[in-house]
Amino acid sequence: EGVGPQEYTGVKMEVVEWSAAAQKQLEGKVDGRKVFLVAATLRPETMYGQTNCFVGTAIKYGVFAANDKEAYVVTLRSARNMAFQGIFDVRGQVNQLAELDGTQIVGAKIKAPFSVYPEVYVLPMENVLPTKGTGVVTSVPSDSPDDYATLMDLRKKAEFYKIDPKWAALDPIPVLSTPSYGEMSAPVLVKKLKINSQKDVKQLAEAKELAYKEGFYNGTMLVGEFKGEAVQEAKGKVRASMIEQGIAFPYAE
Ligand code: A2H
Repeated sequence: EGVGPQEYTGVKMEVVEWSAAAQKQLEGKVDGRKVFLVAATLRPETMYGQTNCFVGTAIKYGVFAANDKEAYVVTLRSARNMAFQGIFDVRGQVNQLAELDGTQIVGAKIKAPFSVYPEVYVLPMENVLPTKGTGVVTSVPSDSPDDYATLMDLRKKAEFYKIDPKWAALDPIPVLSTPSYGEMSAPVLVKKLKINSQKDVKQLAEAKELAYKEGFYNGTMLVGEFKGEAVQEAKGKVRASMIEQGIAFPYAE
């Protein structure tokens, strides 16, 4: 990581259906607000390829009022940052409506803005850090080796991870093309570096670095409004478009 602040894009994923446990926990607490999981990403140009979303099962999340109409599911740490960045209606003030365990969020059905798949499910990921971003990671298995390895783990061991196999059923789809790794860099690199699971963190770090550099410097968009453009050009444009449409906001830390 660099020395400057990390400029994330906070992607608003509206909850369409909660698990029974979360539903019960939230009863009477959100006061008619629309509730969104907010995922922090550094790759907004890949949002066309979201197939699911990840949370950590050992992480506590809050449901925070952003204003009278919306509430965001993120970690308390990130809600505090948001408050000081003017993302909530009262600057500096955090209004927590409810608390949820990561396990209660798993299985929720949410909207995935810009994705080829309009609705996706929330799944568990072991390596979600409570100290980074919002604690919510949207999953693009075509271009993120971590996301791909985790999705494959979940498919292989659905029972162990306590998920319904249908939640992990959406397949990766091509979003951008690169000279070195073709139309899906993550599966190619996972195979090339002999990565077996999300537990192979060392090789995953290397794969992530390779995918990121090749995608950014040599990638071309295959889908969306900026199809045919270089990733370097499209990245900021996709971000601006999402922000303009109210489905994302800038988030830094
Ligand atoms: B990225 P950096 Cl396609 N714990 O978004 C673990 N990982 C987290 C996280 C957390 N709390 N919060 C965000 N992230 C992920 C897309 C993507 C990402 C692609 C390819 C690479 C990639 C879809 N997942 O990240 O440590 C998020 O996943 C590799 C750089 O702040 C976020 O961007 O550099 C990225 O890690 C932020 O990681």
